Amino acid sequence: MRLSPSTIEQLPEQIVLPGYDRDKHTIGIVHFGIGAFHRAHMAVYTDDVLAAEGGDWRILGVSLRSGTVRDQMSPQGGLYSLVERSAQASKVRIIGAVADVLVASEERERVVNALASAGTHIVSFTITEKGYCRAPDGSLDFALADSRSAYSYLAESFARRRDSGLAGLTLLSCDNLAANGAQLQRLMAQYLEATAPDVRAWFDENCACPLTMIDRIVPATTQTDRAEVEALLGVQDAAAVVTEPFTQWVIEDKFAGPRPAWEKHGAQITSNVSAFETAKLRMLNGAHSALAYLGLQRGHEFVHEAVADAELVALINRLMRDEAAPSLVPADGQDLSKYADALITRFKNPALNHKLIQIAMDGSQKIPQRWLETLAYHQQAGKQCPAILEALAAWIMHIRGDKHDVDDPMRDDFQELWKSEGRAGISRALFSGKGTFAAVWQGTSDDIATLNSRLN
Ligand code: CS2
Repeated sequence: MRLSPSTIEQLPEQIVLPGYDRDKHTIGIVHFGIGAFHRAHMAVYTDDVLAAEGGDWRILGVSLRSGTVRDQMSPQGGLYSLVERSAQASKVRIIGAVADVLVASEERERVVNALASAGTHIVSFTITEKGYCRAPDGSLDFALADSRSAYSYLAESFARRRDSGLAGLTLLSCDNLAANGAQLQRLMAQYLEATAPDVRAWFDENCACPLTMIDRIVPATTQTDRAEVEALLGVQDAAAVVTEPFTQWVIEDKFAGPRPAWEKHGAQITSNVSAFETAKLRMLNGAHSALAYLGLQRGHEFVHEAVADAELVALINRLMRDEAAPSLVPADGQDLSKYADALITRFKNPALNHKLIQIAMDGSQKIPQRWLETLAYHQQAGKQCPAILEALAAWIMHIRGDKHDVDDPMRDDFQELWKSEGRAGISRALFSGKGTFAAVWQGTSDDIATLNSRLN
C-alpha cells in the first residue's frame, strides 16, 4: 500500500498530518525542479502557511524532463513524508502542499496553462546551477537554453498573460547562484530579447525576481531511508525526503504580487539578502565542496566522516574563517565566526549520511561562486588563499575522471583538456589567459605553480 489521500487516515497517531483540508486550497505557485531540496524546504514553509493562515498557495511541481518524481508523487496525490534527523531523534510529518507534478517535456500545454493562469502568482525554481544554462562567463548559452529550458515555458506564458491582461509573476530562484534573483532576471531578459523581444518590456515592467538565501542540507533519499519510513508509516512512500533539523530562508522583499506569509513561519523577508547569500555560498557551500573533493581523495564517503578527519576540518576552518569570511561584508548582527561554528556542528550530524559524491556533482557550475570569487577578492590585495587552492587542486584531479565518475555538464570538455594539456598545463588552461574560468578568476603564476605542485 502507498501513502495517498485514502491511506493517510490509517497512519499511526504520532505521525503529524497536514493541518488543513487540502482540497479547499487551489494552486498559487508553480515550482520548477521538484526534487528533494524543494520538498524539504520551500514546500514545508508553504505547508505551515496553509495550515495556519490558509490561502490558495498550493504548489504545482514541474520536472523539466525526468518522470521520476511525477511517478513517485502523483500516485500519492502529492503527499510525502519529511523526516528530520539528528543524532538524537528522527521526526516525521506528512506534507500536503504539493498538489500535483507535471513533466514539462511531456505536457507542455498544461505547464504553460498553469503559468498563464490567473491564480498563479509565484514561479519558483530549484533547477540546480546548470538549469540556468549559463556559459562559464555567466552569459546565457543559447545552445543550452532551448525549447526544453524553463525560459521557454516562461516566455510563452508571459505572452499569454500580457495578452489576457493578467498581472505579472514573481520568479523566485532558490538555487545556489550568487545573486540568484538578479541572475535569473538578467538571463530571462536575455532569452526574451533573442526569442520574443515583444515580451521583454512586459517582463521588465510586471515581473519581479527577488534574491533568496536558502539553506537546508538534504541528502538524496536512499532505499534504506524509504524502508525506515515504511516501517514508521505502515505504508510505502516513494517520495519521502530526509533532512537536518536546521532550516533557513532569507528572501528579498520584492514581490510582483501577493505571496504566502512565509515570514510568520520562519522565513526572513528583508532588504539585505546578499550578505546572507554570499556568506552561505562562500562558507557553507565553499566548505562543502572542499570536503567533497578532498574527502573523496582521502577515501571518505560521507560529510560527517570527512569532517571527522583532523586535517580536513582544519582546512575547512581556514577556508571559512581566514579566506571566505574576510571577503564578506556582514549585515548588522551577522556573526561570521558563530556561523562557521554552527556549520561545523551541522556537518558533523552523523544521522544524515550526506554523500560527498552528491556534492561533488556539477563542480563546473559551483566553484565560481563558492571559491573563485573569494580568490578574486583576495587577489586584489595580492593575497593567496592556500586552503581554497588545495581544494581547487583536488577538484582538478577529480575532473580527470580516473578515480570517480564525473557527473558534470562539462565532463567531456574537461577530459579533452586533461588529455591535451596534461598535468603541466591543465591549471593554466582552466585559470589563466583565455582559460575556461579566467573570466571569474585569473590565477597568478604563483597560484598556478601552487596548483601544479599539488597535482599528482
Ligand atoms: C551542497 C548543497 O550539493 C551541494 O553542492 O553544497 O546542496 C548544500 O547542501 C545546500 O546548499 C545547503 O543549503
